[in-house]
Amino acid sequence: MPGTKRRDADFMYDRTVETMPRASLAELQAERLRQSLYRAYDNVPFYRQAFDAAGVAPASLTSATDIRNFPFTVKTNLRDSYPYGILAMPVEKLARIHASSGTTGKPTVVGYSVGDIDRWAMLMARSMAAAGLRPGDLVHNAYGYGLFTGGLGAHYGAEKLGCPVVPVSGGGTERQITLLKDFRPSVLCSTPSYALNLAETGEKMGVDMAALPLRRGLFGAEPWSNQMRGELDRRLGLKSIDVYGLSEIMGPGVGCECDATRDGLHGWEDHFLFEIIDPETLQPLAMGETGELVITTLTKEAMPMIRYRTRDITRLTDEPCACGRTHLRIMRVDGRDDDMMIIRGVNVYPSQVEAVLVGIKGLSPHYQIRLFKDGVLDAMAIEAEVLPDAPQDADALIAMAVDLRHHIKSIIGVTCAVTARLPGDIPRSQGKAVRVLDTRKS
Ligand code: DLL
Repeated sequence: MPGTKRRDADFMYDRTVETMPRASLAELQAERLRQSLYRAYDNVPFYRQAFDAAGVAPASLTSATDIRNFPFTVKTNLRDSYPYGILAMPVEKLARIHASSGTTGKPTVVGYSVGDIDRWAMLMARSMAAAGLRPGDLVHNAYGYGLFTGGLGAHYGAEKLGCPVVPVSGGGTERQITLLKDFRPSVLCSTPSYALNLAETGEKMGVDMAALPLRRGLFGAEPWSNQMRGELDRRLGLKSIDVYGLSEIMGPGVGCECDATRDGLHGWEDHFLFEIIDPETLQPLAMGETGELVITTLTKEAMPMIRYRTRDITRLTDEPCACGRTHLRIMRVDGRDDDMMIIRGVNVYPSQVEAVLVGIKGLSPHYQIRLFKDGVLDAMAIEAEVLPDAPQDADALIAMAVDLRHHIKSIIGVTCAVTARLPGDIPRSQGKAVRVLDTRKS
């Protein structure tokens, strides 16, 4: 009965699996991993060659940790085999194709079997239930529909959980506000930067956004800071939950925070094997150490991924979680190693800048970072918008810029140029926000 589940704070989509003892999970992983390796080796020439070259075979695997002997897969391997070279089944047998746009070169193409789509919907439903959604919640889905996995991933997951969906997709922001007001959904799915755009647009239209019945926001697809979370919780009157995923592995729902702690994203270990490696030496790191997240799929049929290097920098924890789920947690992804800026020897992610900026008096959370060359060194300039009701004369703008510059220096440790811009000057996000403009090569 949906009504009963709605009241049950401990509701889990699949309690048996989600609370499975870790030793049993490890056994299940080893068994599924072996099958996944066979599937890759037997059906994908790329993997056969890579395994042969590394002198490893699926039969040599005795436990899940033996995965360390297998070679990595990287994004260029997918691009080099564009469009279908890494699929483990013929195109005519697929149920669906998605692709990630990629800023350079060809898109990365990913394929799904009927079973893959079903498992994805189930894992997304599991994630949504962990986020506090219950059957019957009306979901306003503002993730983009199309080749991007966000829209359809959230859509199928919500339906699987028993939640009706408003498939709005991205864009048409003012119309979305009208729909939020009229349809009265309890859940918003979007990127955090688009959620901020919605909050701002609604406020401009005179709508009391925090008074709408929205109670959960399922936000992901880009890094966002805890400070931004506070901002979204307050302005939209909901509880923001972080959801993680990537097209190469499945799409959204590889991991999700739980409503109980919002402290790390439970990575669904019955379907994925998670490792952290040192991105320089490529050596495995221990639980709790920070490095690059590497994921192996355990149940993907159409496109098994073996040791996929995500470029996402994070750490894992298997400490027990208050919600009772036993699956490890992927701690908040602050950024990708290719987004990392090195400013006079200090490593900086855009989300760290965001964390400092949100909360500075008079400044809004709309910002952009420009990277440029200062002689031979990389330098960073930040443009941040002032709030509509803050003073906007030249002296006030300079004072706010100085204040932010000072906080960036004292908290992150880098010196940078800061300009305070007038409201509306920074482009608003329609999906994944473009935070960094790299002008170093132009
Ligand atoms: O962004 C899938 C997705 C859709 C996830 C909707 C969550 C919600 P891609 O377009 O392939 O897939 O981009 C994947 O986005 O490697 C991370 O760098 C980043 N990313 C995704 N979720 C998060 C998150 C989708 N919660 C890439 N926090 C990943 C930080 C995230 N970064």
